[in-house]
Amino acid sequence: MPVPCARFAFALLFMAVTAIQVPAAAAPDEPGVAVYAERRARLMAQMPKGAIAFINASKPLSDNLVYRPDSNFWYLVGIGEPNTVAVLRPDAPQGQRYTLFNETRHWETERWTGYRIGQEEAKTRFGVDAAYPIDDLDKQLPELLRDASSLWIYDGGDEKFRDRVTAAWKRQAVGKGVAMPVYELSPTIGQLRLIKGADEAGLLRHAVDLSVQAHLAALPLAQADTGEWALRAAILQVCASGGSAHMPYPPIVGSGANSVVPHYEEDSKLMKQGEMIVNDSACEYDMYAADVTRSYPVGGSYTPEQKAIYDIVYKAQEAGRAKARLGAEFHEINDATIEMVVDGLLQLGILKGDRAELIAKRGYRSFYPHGSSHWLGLDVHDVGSYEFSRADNSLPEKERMARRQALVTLKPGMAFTIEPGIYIPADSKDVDPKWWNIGVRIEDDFLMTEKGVECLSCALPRDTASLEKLIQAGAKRRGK
Ligand SMILES: [Mn+2]
Repeated sequence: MPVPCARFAFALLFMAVTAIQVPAAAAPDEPGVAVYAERRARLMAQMPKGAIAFINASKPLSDNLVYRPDSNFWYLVGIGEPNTVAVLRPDAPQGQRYTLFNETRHWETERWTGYRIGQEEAKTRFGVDAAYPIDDLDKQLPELLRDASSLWIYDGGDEKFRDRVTAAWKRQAVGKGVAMPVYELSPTIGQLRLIKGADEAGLLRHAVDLSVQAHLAALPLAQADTGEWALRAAILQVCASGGSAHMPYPPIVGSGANSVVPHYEEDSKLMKQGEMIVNDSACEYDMYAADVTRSYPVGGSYTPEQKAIYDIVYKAQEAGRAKARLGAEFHEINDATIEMVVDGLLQLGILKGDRAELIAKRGYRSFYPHGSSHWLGLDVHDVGSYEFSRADNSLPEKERMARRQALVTLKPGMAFTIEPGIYIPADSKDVDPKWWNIGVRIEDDFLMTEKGVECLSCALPRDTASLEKLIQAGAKRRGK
């Protein structure tokens, strides 16, 4: 059972009356310019003497997509416009360290692209020391780079930008006779982003609260002969009306055979009575992503088999949560969920063989193919920390990154998911067909605080009895 808290009790009381709604929490304030200034100061404090940093916004998108600022750019700059470049020079005198290149104000363009802040507002509203039109950047590069001794770049996914700046850098280097190093800035930004400040925790909390409401709106719709899209629509409606400008990821509403596909995003099948649904859906709020999953049967009555699998996943999540303590290593959470899944599946006869060997050789992967946890923040799979000294450089890049992330010890301000799952595809060899097409994932969002771990999403019921009640109430309302 989730730890009872006032919010949870109140939610239940309220749901008894309205069946689906939890009162909306007041939206937190947006972080002020001082918050972004402080982040830039922390970044500059980590750069060596003589460094210059270029941080590029992500490219504009095609017409029919909503622009979402690049997360690293947003974290440091807090301006959500494309064609913007921030330049940081830690050693420049106070008042000359932060230069911005951005689009100019020009109505004939703005009437198509939307309003722009221009150079004046960049200075008066966003704390920029000097602002120039983006078209001036190339012209100013030689002057900007002249006295720098190392170049740091975050290209926002635009390699051409990186090439332009490094080409100018190399031209500067000619004849200098010293090493002119170029560094990637994203690992340093990633380390900063791993620890959430109070402002970020507030926004994350609000994104999670909205997501809880979205799930409560979707649950009563888990009825036979209803489309997966009905649940998707309920989720989107709650997120959008709560102020989400974008979704952190497309809602995943998979029923029956789709419940065993962890990243099923079509949401296009008609649901049949008794099928399992894995609903992995969440809202973004002011750029911060939640990530919440609940699994329940169409019609609201778990079969004994579905309940047996659910109970294992539930216990696995609890075991993972028990490991989420200050100072613990991140991978301990995943390890605990694996042990619980293996034990449970051995007991049901779905896995066969030696426990230790199944764990060591990852013999559970056909039923539990993903890890239990990832960081959460501006990105749903947020950037993590990199404890370079403990990583084995002979490993392939992907594996190395995963290990670095796993070696992190848990500190206040870290936000992450715990989401074990079991998925039994049809035709699973040597598995009784009664288990086929049962997919279960339970995913909640957690924040480490000075006092320990806090579950942000546990106001949303996780126990089978409460989930059944919410779905059955939906059936009654439809007169079934
Ligand atoms: Mn997740």
